[in-house]
Amino acid sequence: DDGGRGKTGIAVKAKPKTKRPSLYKVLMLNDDYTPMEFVVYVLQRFFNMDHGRAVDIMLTVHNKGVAVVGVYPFEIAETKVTQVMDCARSNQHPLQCTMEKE
Ligand code: NFA
Repeated sequence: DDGGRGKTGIAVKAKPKTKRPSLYKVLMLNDDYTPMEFVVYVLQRFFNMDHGRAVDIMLTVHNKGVAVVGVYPFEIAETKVTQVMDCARSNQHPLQCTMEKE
């Protein structure tokens, strides 16, 4: 062991390579049947948006077809998608939510 001096003989501090977790975008997709107020409710409940922001994002999905509703590490993004899909299914709405690597 060279004690962190390498081949130069100069002492250098070891720099632990920390990996930041990859982030995933959670996307919400438009459809013709899910009521606007249900989408607003979902955005407030699962994505911690206030009512004004939830209306704004809902209208973006409605007008553009899709919008990013949050960015999270994999496990959290996966949980959000499951929560939204379960809630939509329970209420018999076709609302779709997916995730993709940022
Ligand atoms: N397009 C739906 C409607 O007109 C509303 C909606 C918005 C659905 C965003 C899904 C996502 N009732």
